[in-house]
Amino acid sequence: MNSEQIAVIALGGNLSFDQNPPEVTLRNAVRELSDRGLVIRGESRFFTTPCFPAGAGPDYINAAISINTKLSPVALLALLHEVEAKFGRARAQRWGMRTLDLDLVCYGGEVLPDRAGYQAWLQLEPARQAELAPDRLILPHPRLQERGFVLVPMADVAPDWRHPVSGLTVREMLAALPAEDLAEIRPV
Ligand code: A4P
Ligand code: MG
Repeated sequence: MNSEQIAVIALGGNLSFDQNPPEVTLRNAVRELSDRGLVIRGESRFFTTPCFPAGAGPDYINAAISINTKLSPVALLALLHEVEAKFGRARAQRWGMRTLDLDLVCYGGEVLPDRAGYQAWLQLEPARQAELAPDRLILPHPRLQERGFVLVPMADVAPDWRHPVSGLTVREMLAALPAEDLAEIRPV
């Protein structure tokens, strides 16, 4: 793919790395992504968010950036994994605590691996979601619409992005979440 695409990357972390708190790690990661050639179009505010699942660890810092890239979605995800590794990410446990998580939330209007493959992840029961990690890139990120910690930062950088399967914008997905969940997401 060589035409430029707008993509959104969600950043999160709830463990210190190299004596730096997650907020510093997230800022360093944005700089690293820029140094590696991504054009940063927008950067959200940084938010403190309660850990999901509740009680599974310290609060997170979450943020989002919109970027331009000529990288394919798969090459972009590989770059995100390299940057996670540089900032101390170890994959011990699904949904476990982490120094840095970089998720590719969306890549234009791409649906990957295809509509049927995307739907299979979308419809996975909650108990299985916690156990199973996809072995290939799923786009848009299948849990996006359920997560205030992704949607609130994303609304800062891409409020009008429209989900290619549900047809809902980021604003509309946010409006569907319980107000009491959103009230716990606070700008740093
Ligand atoms: N993968 C497939 N599609 C994607 C995609 N669109 N973006 C693959 C990123 N990765 C994708 O991811 C598991 C596998 O999914 C990888 O092999 C990747 O290639 P991971 O990053 O290794 O594991 P993970 O982070 O535990 O999974 P995931 O799906 O990123 O977790 P979530 O859903 O992001 O949950 N609470 C708060 N408050 N804030 C958070 O940011 N994050 C999580 C992680 C849990 N609780 C949280 C937060
Ligand atoms: Mg991840």
